[in-house]
Amino acid sequence: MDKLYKDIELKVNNNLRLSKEEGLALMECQDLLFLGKLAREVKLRKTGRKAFFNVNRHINLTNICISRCKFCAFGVDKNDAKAYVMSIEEVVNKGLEALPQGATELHIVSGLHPEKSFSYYLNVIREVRKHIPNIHIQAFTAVEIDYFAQISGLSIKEVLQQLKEAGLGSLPGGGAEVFSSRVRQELCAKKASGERWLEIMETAHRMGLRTNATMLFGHIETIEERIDHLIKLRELQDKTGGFQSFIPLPFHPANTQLENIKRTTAYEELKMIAVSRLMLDNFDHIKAFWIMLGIPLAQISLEFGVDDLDGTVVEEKITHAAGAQTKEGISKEELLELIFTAGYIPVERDTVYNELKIYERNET
Ligand code: V47
Repeated sequence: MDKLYKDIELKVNNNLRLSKEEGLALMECQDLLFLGKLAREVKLRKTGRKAFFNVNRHINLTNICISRCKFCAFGVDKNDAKAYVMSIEEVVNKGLEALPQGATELHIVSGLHPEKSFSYYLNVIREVRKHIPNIHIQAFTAVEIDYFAQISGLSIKEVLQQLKEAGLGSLPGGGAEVFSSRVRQELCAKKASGERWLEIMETAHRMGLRTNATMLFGHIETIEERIDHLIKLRELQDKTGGFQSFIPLPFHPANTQLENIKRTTAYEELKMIAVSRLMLDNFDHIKAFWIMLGIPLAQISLEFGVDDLDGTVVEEKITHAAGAQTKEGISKEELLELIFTAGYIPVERDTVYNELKIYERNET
């Protein structure tokens, strides 16, 4: 093995931070099992044989969106035949439907609607909180928070404060895409910049709101732009410690304006997952969003640094609009089976990683 990779292995074994150059070298490494082994060692050091999941439900309030990012097949114009906006009552009903399954979290994100005012979003949170007092509401990406500030004339802090008072528990990690301004200019020029996304997350963290982080990879970005993205997240995490998990999202091209781009291979996806685990030394959790990875690869990703398989989801529109072949939801029993079969211990968590139940085989 090259001396470079031996040195990286030594650094990882000694808990030392990897540089940008080392990150780039890892992305060039063709020995996937070497990357997996290193990443798994880090995972084992952080969370042992535990593999986390939660029981949740995704709700997308509207698909009408003024941003119309080139990588997105979900957003439509308001006159489109597929356009929809949910009433607050519908949102509450969807939330209530999730309770018999034992849901502990609602994950609410949406398009940037041209006409809805900030009070609609605030009322969604208020009413969900009123009717389902014990559920954790993880809602609105930093891009949506930026948009709410624009349409309301409030500052980011004021928007977050009002949402928090209404019952918001944490922010999901979407909208990060790749922070590179070159990429954003080309794919999503109308929405919050990478710097703005990071600034909003920093504000949220300082207000005591935990958040996740994502990276959408496998479109027009370079390998260097991916590593720069990870390093920016790592730097903010050094400052605030407010990120809980990182979720690498492989781009699904179908029905998007980038349909000519080939879908990433399983090899590339596992490599990105392992390198994320190795570069993000200050993140506790790397999450595999099984909806995007597919269930078989999500299970195997547990050997490549992942310690969280996300949730039961129930209904998923964003990736399915872009051709995802996975089903929209998965049962808790299926998640348990995937984790047990891979030799890990399933731990049902709440949104902020309190352990709710540690499972043993033959017990649900
Ligand atoms: O922000 C959009 C991405 C994200 C496509 O925080 C696409 O726990 C692939 O962020 N192909 C939304 N991806 C999903 C998301 C998420 C999912 C699960 C858990 C969490 C969490 C966050 O999906 C968007 C965008 O980056 N996306 N279009 C596409 N065609």
